[in-house]
Amino acid sequence: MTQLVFATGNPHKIREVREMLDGQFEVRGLRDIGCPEDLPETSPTIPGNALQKARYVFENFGVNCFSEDTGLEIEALGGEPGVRSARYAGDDRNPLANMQLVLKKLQGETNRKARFYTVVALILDGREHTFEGIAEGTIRHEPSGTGGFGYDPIFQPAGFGVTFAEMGEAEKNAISHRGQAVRKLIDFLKGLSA
Ligand code: ITT
Repeated sequence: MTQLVFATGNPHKIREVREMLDGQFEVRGLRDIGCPEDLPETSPTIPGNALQKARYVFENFGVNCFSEDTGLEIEALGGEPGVRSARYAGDDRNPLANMQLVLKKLQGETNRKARFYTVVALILDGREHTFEGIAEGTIRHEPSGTGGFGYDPIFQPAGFGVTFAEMGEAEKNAISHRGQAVRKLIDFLKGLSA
């Protein structure tokens, strides 16, 4: 089975993506190649950060790999937290504090529109490819659900009455930003071997 390194330090992302690639590609983590899990991400954009993480691993470890960067973009906050999603409330990357800060900033706000934006960056034999995914939705007034990770308990995808954190993993993957981008990645990889 073709092996691919997923250049991420986030175990939740690995779990979600393994669920999708299972049986088709063997997904290895950074630990498997002895790479530190805190990858550089200093770009001001989501695509820039995705490419930066993949390039770091390709250049330092010489393996084909993909990475992804995701941001929650809230319309009433001018696109915040966006590229700062992981560290919105501070450098300790606390998901609860991040959610609380979002809810505080949206107090009294009737426009709750938001979207998750993901870019997957693949480096294959030195060539770079990117794949996008977007999930539209709204921000709830309080968290609900225990599944998923990050901002999932406050994000309700459009057309559904539950948050991502109230969905099963396969159900979230079927419609999520990351699910869309990873399916494009899978189609691309399958096209190469066809
Ligand atoms: P890597 O950079 O190592 O991949 P990370 O956790 O730092 O892992 P990001 O830089 O992409 O990931 O940060 C995005 C943050 O946005 C992440 O920490 C979560 O808080 C949040 N996030 C990403 N995907 C999410 C999802 O599917 N559902 C809810 N929140 C998500």
